[in-house]
Amino acid sequence: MRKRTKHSSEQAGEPTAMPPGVPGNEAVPVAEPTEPRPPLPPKPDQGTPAPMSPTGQDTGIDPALNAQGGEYLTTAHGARRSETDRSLKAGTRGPVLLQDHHFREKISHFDHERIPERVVHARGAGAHGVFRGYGTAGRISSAALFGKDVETPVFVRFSTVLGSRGSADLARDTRGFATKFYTSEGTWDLVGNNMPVFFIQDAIKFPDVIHAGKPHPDREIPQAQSAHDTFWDFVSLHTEAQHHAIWNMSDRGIPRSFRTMEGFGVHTFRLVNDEGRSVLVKFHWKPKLGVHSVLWEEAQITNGMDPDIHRRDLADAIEAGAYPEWELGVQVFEDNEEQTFEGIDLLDPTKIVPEELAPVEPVGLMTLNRNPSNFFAETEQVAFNPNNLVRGIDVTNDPLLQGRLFSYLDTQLSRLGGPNWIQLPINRPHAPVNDMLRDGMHQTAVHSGVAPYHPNSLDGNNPFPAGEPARPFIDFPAPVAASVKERARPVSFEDHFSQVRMFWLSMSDVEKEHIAQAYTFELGKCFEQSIRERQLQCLANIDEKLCAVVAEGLGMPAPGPTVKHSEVRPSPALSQVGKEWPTDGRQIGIVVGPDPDEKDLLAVVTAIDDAGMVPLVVAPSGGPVGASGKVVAHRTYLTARSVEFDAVLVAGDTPAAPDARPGLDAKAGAPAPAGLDPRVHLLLGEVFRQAKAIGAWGPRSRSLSAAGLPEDAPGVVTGKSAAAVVEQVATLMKSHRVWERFPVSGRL
Ligand code: HDD
Repeated sequence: MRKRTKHSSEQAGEPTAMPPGVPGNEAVPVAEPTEPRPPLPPKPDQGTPAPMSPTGQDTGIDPALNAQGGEYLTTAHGARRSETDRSLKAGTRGPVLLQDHHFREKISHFDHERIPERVVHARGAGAHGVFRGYGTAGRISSAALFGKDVETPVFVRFSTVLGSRGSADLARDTRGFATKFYTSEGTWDLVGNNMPVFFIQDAIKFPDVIHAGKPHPDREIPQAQSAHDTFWDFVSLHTEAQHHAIWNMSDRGIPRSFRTMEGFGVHTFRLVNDEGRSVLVKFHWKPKLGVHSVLWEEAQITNGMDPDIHRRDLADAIEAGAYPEWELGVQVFEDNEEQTFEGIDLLDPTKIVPEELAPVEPVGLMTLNRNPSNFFAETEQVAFNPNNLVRGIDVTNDPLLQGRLFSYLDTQLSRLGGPNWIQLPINRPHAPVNDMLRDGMHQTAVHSGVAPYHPNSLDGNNPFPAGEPARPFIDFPAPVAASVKERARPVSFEDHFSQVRMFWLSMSDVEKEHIAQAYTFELGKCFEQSIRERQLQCLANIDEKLCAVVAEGLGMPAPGPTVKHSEVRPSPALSQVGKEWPTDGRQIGIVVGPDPDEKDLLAVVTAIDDAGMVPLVVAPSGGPVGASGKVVAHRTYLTARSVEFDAVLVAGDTPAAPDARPGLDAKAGAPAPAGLDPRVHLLLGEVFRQAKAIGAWGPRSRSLSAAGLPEDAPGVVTGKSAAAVVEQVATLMKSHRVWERFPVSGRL
């Protein structure tokens, strides 16, 4: 990340401090401009040519810009107003008059500014970008967007599932990963998650699982959490939910950033090529930055000190030009009668196909390169729908997917207030639209013609059904087995434990510890003993050692398994540990004392910047650091916290600053040693515990030993030369954490 973002130092509630005396930076009172100025320029997604008005007059104003045309303040119907700060009264001290239309319009519109939040996935963040096809999918799909170097604009919305719109980003939860491809052949929505399996197998159960996960209906708590009775009541009663639940309890439930999440289409889809031949596929998004998560301690601290972390991180990275990228890939399977692969039912959304059995074949690259200009108009009003398919991509009979094909169209009617939400700028297809849908609430199109029906003779039979040369969407003629009508599920959907055990056995020791801790925490928050007992039984059916460790944490007896463990082979691809990734955009805190060596500091800041990472200088107080003022503090001892750094460097001594108070370090459990600022003590203790790389240089750096950090511990780098220390720390960061530093009990 080369450029510091304009918002990056607001994170800890701190304005970017510029040195005093910089021309143009003097504090002058902000005066209200007195002359009108030209209208705001069109925003990128509003820049369509000015159309004629329905009356035939060329107003020169784009209706999309209608709210921001001309230089003067107007009412919603365009009458200029000279005053908007005082309501119309009968005398200076008299009552406000009902005839004050401007007042009533302004207040009434404000009263209706909010729309219902999404019933699930209410909290989210979005970004624009582009998808470039590699041309590798041509043999299996006729979709134009997969063509070599074909560029398709996209809009992506990431989200948590359970929390409300204002909830914290680092809830332990599944993340939504929904992508709208504005292809030349119509819009394709791939509405996926960051986990490849789902809680339920049949869409009719969706309201049940969501009612169980959302806050309790009596007190409406807890917000954005799964650590409560109703969630675990559901999960323990529905053993099909155990696979998704273990993903949530793993580090995948608390991602470091949207940029370090994988994405999955979850269901098996069908691709169809130009010869009409079909294959079954599972979609995967692979982040270029690798898969990376935070620790539960970090998540809890972050939800207090920076609840918008994921939203901010995505916007900052794009603003700084560090565009996040994901490769789209497919696992390809034969479209045979059984629709199974190596015994795995491809229609069961609680199952994965290990990548070792069916490798993910890359078909294109997505780059997110533009932040929305208006959150409400774009991120809030975007409406995804798994029905939005294009030629060459079709659905299967997965009963969860089939139900979704109803739900998404339906939900927008109440969320976006009628059937014309597709006309909102963010939802408009980029392909020409010529439908015969008419009228309805909030109709913005002015249709012409008299015959919106087919066939017709009055409008020349327009619009024409597309023949094969015009490449229409084809409903794949999938065979339908002769059967009976019944409310039943296939026998193959009944194995609820073997893949959960496979996931468990695929984890490294550290990841297993985290999972056991997560179950212990969540069940420890449940009040009903019977719910804990039932979930412990499920854990025993996954793995007896896991069950024993969680049971001990809860102070309960561990039951034995009631199912016979099937032989499963671990899938190393499921683990996040043991790989190396690019460090672009990672944040390094540089803790300095009141009098740092400026030359060294400047060189370190530049080296980190040049490596595409973000240096954040943490000083005793805000403003310029050192006499020359070339480096400015991004954080102070008061505003910095361990969770925002991927590694920390200590440049010299860090004695207690004048505003340090005893007690600030209470969380670290011990008073700070003399000569060390208690907040730096706390910071270093947390960073060490969180297994992040730590570096210090120079003969004067006594801070590490004062903080009680063993200099020979893994991932603690000291040395004479700052440059060498920075280089070693950067190398360590490729593995995301110093995994060896985590204590491992050896019991799992
Ligand atoms: Fe869903 C939103 C993903 C099952 C019903 N879902 C929604 C979003 C994502 C997913 C990412 C947010 C889209 C956005 O950002 O606007 N949902 C999934 C995945 C599922 C899944 C990966 C299973 C594999 N969903 C699912 C079922 C149903 C729904 C079975 C109903 C039968 N989902 C909805 C919804 C939402 C939604 C109520 C709320 C807001 C919206 O659709 O537009 O219709």
